[in-house]
Amino acid sequence: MTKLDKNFLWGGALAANQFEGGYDQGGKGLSVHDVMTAGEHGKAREITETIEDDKFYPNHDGIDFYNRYKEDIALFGEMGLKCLRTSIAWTRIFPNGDETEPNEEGLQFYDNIIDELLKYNIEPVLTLSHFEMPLHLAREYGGFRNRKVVDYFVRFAETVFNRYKDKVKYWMTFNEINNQMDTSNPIFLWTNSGVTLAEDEDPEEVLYQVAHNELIASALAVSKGKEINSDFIIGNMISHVPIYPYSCNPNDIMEAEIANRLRFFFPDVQVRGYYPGYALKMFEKNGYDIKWQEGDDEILKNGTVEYIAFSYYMSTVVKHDEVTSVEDNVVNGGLPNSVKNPYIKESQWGWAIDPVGLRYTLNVLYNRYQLPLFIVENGFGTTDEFKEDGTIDDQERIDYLREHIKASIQAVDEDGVDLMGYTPWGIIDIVSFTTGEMKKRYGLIHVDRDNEGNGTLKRTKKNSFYWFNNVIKTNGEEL
Ligand code: BGP
Repeated sequence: MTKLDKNFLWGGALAANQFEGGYDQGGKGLSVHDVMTAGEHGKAREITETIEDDKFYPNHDGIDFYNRYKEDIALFGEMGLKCLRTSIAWTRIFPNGDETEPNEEGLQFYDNIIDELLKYNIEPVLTLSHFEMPLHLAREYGGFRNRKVVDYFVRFAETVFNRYKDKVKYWMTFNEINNQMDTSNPIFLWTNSGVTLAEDEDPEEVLYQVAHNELIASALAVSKGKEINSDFIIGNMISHVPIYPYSCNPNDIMEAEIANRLRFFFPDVQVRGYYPGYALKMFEKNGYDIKWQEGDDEILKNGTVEYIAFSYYMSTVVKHDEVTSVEDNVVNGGLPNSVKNPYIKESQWGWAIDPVGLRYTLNVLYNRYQLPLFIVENGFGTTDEFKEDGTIDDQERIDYLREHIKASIQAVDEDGVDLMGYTPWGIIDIVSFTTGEMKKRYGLIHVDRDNEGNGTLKRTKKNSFYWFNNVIKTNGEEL
């Protein structure tokens, strides 16, 4: 008997800035991503002031989807995808962000993409903002520090909602809106919000002001979207890295409970429509003056989300009396007291491989919010080698995906979780977000491009391509 609904959304996930390329084509403006260089293996990328000739900006070309979308979407169709989660580059629609009229060429580009997807019966699932905003809004306005940027975001959202209202049903507002609270890696705050921190300022107060503005932007987008088409299904999107207590020592348990608030703060507001008590208490105790405008309570209340989309790659552990190094923090989401989990193996990039953690996450999120869930990112970043016969045997990736899909089916079948779909991250090889590398590959389709930007860009199906095709065909019965 099939355990998953027949309309289960099997798909793939991508983000405009990591794969489209064409960074200056079709009237596109510069985005915050366009000034980010490649990092070294596992290290953060540099944010430059302007584009410098002697530096490499991997996402400028991405995998050149901008010019090859027909070929790529045909491959997605062949793989059997039922949906594709991708994002709209804000700078294709409003190149500087503060124009009053949109760029028709940019709107037309996404019309072409959506039409091509629909041709193969692939449902588009669109993220309004996946780690990007117009560079002009970041430099001139200070990004989401500035309330005016909320208005510009809402204008962008309304424009695309209106344009694609008859073709697109599933939307989400901000990608991994909670990741920016991790100050161990400045690229999260920069790409999520267009914000950089000055050395002499208290980061936390700024972070919560930026968060408030973005929560308002997200809620306004939800309300506008529902006005434009009441059939839209609009969700939020969070990164969920569950934080386990190191032991049954009550201090470890409490440490994990408090640390997890960083994970839940955004969805608590986006689902319930008001701030949780722990956040308000913290503002009060720290004397934070978070600026609210009249009507903000109503905006939050009226703009709650209808489903929760989330990424899941790994879990982490905290120990109450531990202080860890900055390097460990980058992998563990900036937690100052995170430790390695002795029961779990890690990927080459130090990401803990924990499929049970996905079942646990599905339960935790469902029990807390009682809303449909959508796994919109999960995957295994690794290097791939061609065999002599020209094929790529990516068994490790298949194993990773299989175990995580199994855990998801258990959550549905045994725990009663309402799960809408599963879209593996980077369904085709793309630029890694944290490192800018090409060799950290997630794809089920290989792209011939290396870390320096060399290669023919030729696409090759990996073994996982055929495996996933069968998973979709059998609706998860054959793994
Ligand atoms: C998430 C992002 C993606 C992404 C993925 C994998 O945080 O939403 O954009 O790329 O992680 O991360 P990376 O590419 O750094 O391995």
